[in-house]
Amino acid sequence: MKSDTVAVVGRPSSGKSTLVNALCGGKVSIVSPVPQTTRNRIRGVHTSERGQLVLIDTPGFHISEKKLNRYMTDLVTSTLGEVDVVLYVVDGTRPVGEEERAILDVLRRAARPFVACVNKMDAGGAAWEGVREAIAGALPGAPLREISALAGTGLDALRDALFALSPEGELMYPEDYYTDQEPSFRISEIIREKAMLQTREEVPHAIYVRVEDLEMRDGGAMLWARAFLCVERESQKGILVGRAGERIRSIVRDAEADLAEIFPYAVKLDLRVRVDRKWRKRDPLLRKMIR
Ligand SMILES: Nc1nc2c(ncn2[C@@H]2O[C@H](COP(=O)(O)OP(=O)(O)O)[C@@H](O)[C@H]2O)c(=O)[nH]1
Ligand SMILES: [Mg+2]
Repeated sequence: MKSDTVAVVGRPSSGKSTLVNALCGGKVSIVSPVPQTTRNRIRGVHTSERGQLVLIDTPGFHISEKKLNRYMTDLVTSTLGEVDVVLYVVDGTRPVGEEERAILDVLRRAARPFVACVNKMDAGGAAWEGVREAIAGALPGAPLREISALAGTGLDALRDALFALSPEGELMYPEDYYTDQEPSFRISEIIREKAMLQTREEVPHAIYVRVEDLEMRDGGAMLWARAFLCVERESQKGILVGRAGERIRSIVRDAEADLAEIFPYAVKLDLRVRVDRKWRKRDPLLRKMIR
């Protein structure tokens, strides 16, 4: 049997989370058009007769002086040293720029076994040639695959490339596992995804979610959760609550529908919006949050 831990890394919005979900066959990691949707290391598991791939989704590698982004970039860099293989995801529709070169530099210095994939080939892969040259220059000999995480194409060839680099080993998780996340974390992430998808501009980035109470009710048929949707300003709170509470109810509806697919019981949310000023500048909170 093969058993492999794989760090999935790349620029923001290259499609890392979409790919982890596609490879694991379930919703492991939240996805939105907004960069920096993923803030943590999220484990997804793919098991086949060949063995197991434990995929670690990571925040996008992003050059920025902002504290939250620095925590996330440090998390990516430290993850590189802890895995068997690095899966580098590049957006084939965007030309290679300064940020892509910076991440290639970090990867080259990490000196791990690499598999590179060019994603979004369904959208034309317009920048694909330049991407190929940059990867060949920085990571010579790394297998390179073309995929569409969204359409699900090229994934078998990508799994082959990952298993080819995998060490022998026992399964790390039971066969039917596809993620090891705690229920309260999954609930907070799904709420954050729905809130991000329903807001724009600076609001998605100002959100974090805290689940404070969880209770099994109705003899195990329903999980009740009290959660707080936190933002930085009163004006953002107003947007999330919406006219007569319309927006927050819609976020709850969407989140409960997704959570019903994820858990073997119904999830009922008591969700409130709270203002937590400057949370993105508070080290103790960020240290607890970004892991
Ligand atoms: N056209 C296309 N869009 C994709 C593909 N993979 C991801 N996306 C979109 O790219 C955006 C960012 O995806 P996400 O998985 O959150 O990227 P991440 O930041 O790297 O985790 C979302 O709007 C996705 O729907 C793909 O293969 N093709
Ligand atoms: Mg992501």
